[in-house]
Amino acid sequence: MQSMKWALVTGASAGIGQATAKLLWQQGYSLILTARRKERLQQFEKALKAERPHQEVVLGTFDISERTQVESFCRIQDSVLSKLEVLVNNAGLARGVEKVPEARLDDWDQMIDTNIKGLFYLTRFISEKMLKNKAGIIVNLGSVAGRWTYPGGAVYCATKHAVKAFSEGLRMDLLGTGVRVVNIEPGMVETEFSQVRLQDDAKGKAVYAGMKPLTAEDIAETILWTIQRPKHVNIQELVIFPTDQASVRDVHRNV
Ligand code: 8X3
Repeated sequence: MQSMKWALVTGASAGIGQATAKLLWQQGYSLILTARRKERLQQFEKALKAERPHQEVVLGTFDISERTQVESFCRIQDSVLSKLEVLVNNAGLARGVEKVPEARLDDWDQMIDTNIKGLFYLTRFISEKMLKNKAGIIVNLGSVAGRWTYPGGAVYCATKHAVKAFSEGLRMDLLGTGVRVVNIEPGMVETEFSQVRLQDDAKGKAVYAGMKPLTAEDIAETILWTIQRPKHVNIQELVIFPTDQASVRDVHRNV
């Protein structure tokens, strides 16, 4: 029997994470899916299994920003993580658009803990395993906010700048091991992102009014493309804007 190829996707219960997991599944990957929302992950698992019953799914319902939870997940799942070929570090969020003097510190903590610390913690453990195997690919979900900054986005942008710097440093630390590191940097993608950021469904939807944003599937296809390049090819960074967006501050709207 052919051995399973394994991929891990964080934040797999919705949006880009779920779309990416779906595509990887269709490509024959068995999946380790992590998120905080157990029920949504279980529903997703059911749908995947109905489509391709011979592939395996392992669920990890934990909070990636909690170091002890990441450590215990990695300890418990040690044997399957040792076989991992693909890590998609998708879990992340934005909270708030207030300017620095008015911002809520809880929002900052949540972004810093998830987008930076969570991604770093998990990558620490998985990269060690990939290093031993001398193979693997780590795809980080950065953002155009990791290159450019906009008002009301100082901390979110800072977290994504951190992902960019971490991706660069990780690539240097893994040089010569065959492990690839990719930083995907999307602009406006319509998912739950803005609803979560603004804590309001209508305001979240209004962010994309009159323009055509990217979809989770657009980004998932791009991630898959980077993974499927030959092993000697590392797409280090990829900036993807919708056609209706020229920069983080220039959006064309038909209104
Ligand atoms: C999401 C893109 O422009 O809303 O990372 O910051 S943006």
